[in-house]
Amino acid sequence: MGQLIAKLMGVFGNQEHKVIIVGLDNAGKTTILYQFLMNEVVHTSPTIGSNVEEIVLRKTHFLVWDIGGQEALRSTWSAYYSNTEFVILVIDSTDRDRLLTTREELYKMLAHEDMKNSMTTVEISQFLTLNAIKDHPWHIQGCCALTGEGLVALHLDIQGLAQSMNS
Ligand SMILES: Nc1nc2c(ncn2[C@@H]2O[C@H](COP(=O)(O)OP(=O)(O)O)[C@@H](O)[C@H]2O)c(=O)[nH]1
Ligand SMILES: [Mg+2]
Repeated sequence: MGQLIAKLMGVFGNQEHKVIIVGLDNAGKTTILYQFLMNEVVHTSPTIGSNVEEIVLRKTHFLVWDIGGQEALRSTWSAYYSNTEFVILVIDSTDRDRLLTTREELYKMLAHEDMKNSMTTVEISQFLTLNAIKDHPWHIQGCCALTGEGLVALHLDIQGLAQSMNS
């Protein structure tokens, strides 16, 4: 999995990239997240909501969301799709009985509007030719008002811009 991330990183340069880890409950999602982060096995309990960690590999920043996989939580996965660049679908290879459920969840996810249509901040800034704006400070930040992700970074961006205007 580390090699996979390293390959993706080679393609996508050094901005922050959003990754979501999905899969049925008990598949091993949280264990994988903390293996990435700390190279060790942590004790887990069923994830209610999500865990998020920033993982930096060779100067590339990945914001990795591990989302609860219990049946009642699967309808919340879509709140995390906006601006997602990579999806890691975790499957327990001993869980034959629920492979069909995993397949259904995979195709439901791929059919979701946010998966089909969302643009990256790079695409949006290129389309808006933000780089051409020289007479105003600007910054583009992806965020999701439903989960709050990106909003702390947005707050920091505004503070940074305010400071640069005052100095
Ligand atoms: N045998 C085995 N057990 C695993 C593996 N990954 C996770 N587990 C165990 O499976 C259980 C559920 O893992 P967890 O990461 O909480 O699953 P999640 O619900 O998908 O987040 C825990 O007891 C883990 O220790 C694996 O690759 N092999
Ligand atoms: Mg979990």
